[in-house]
Amino acid sequence: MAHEQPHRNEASGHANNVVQFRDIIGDIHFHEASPVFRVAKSVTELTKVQHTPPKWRGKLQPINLDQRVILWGAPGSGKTCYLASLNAAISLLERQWFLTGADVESTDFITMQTATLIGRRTFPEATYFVHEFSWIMASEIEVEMRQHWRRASGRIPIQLHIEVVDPPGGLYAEATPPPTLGLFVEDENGFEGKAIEKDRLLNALATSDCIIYFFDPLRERHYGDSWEYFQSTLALLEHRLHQSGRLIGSRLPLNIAVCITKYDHPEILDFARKGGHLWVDPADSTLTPQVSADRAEDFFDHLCRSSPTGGASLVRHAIKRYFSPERVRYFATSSIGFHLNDSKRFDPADHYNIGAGSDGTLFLRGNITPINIVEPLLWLQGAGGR
Ligand SMILES: Nc1nc2c(ncn2[C@@H]2O[C@H](COP(=O)(O)OP(=O)(O)OP(=O)(O)O)[C@@H](O)[C@H]2O)c(=O)[nH]1
Ligand SMILES: [Mg+2]
Repeated sequence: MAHEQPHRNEASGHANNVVQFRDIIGDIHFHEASPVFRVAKSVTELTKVQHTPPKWRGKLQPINLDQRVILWGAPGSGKTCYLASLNAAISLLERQWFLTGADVESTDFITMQTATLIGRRTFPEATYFVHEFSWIMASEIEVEMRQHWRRASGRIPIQLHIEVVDPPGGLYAEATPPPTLGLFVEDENGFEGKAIEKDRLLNALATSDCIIYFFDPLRERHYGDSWEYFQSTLALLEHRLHQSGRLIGSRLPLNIAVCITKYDHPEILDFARKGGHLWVDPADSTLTPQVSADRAEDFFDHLCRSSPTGGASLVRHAIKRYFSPERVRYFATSSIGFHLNDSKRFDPADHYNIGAGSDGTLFLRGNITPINIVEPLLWLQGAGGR
């Protein structure tokens, strides 16, 4: 998996009292007197993290960070597949991270979904209720400390505690859902059940730090309805945050990772290729085409402009209107990656990783090679002004 080149943080100006952490999350520099870490790396970065700084004297303290993330996207946009591929994505990173559940349900989810996607090579079922998971991503980072003339290095544990909310995409569309749709409860309480879930969704949104927004370009090209699944909930969220006095000016106090999903699909890959959005990392032996971090926003804009209904352009404007620029980052993602040939290379003539059985059931042709799945989570950890 390719990563952008790290760039040095300007905080290195604090030459005398700087602690540096080197590793996959990049170089972290902070002034010992400051409670704020500054981490400088482009994609997989923590840019600003509240943390009690380790002391020079005595033992270095482990780093514990937490975040609450909500997944936002239309039905079938890839939210649950994203979570199902997280374990595999983490295992493909150069640096060793471990993913474990913080409770029984979350542990079961990882086990079951990994078995579904990798063992049985099938996809998760559609989501019918608001699900909440709690996971811990753990690793160690290399630390080098400098203070005046003294230097020392060592490894300290880092733990990211991630709470994730995965709702059914259908909930995002309706402000007051008509009872006839009965998406969640099939019996005579259908309407009530749906309203309860919608309320849970809004509560979850209002208590989250971060959003991962799933823009499904395939769905947009065929149905053109991304705006429908964005605007009404956005208006309700703005209203709630306004009432609780949490708006910052007219903007929402949340960080948002905009994920363009399913770019592995031939139709979307072709669009990306023709638009000049693709590149191949020469260090990647599989020669997999990717949309680099600095092209992802252009790719998103281009897809929005080509939306048949124009609705996606409204989504694009709303993101710019409701979120401060430093709180937004774009990623082209694929939970399943590409089918590789026998030489473990991308084959331009045969790369789609999904096949269909005689009854039309979709299945995965081979192992999954998730692309840009962990990166949004790591970026969100430190993005914007938390
Ligand atoms: N090509 C491709 N298809 C994907 C990818 N991720 C998901 N899909 C397809 O999209 C379907 C829906 O994915 P889900 O993750 O269940 O979608 P969801 O957003 O959770 O949908 P709801 O639970 O209904 O809100 C899957 O069954 C796959 O067929 C991907 O990375 N690439
Ligand atoms: Mg789902």
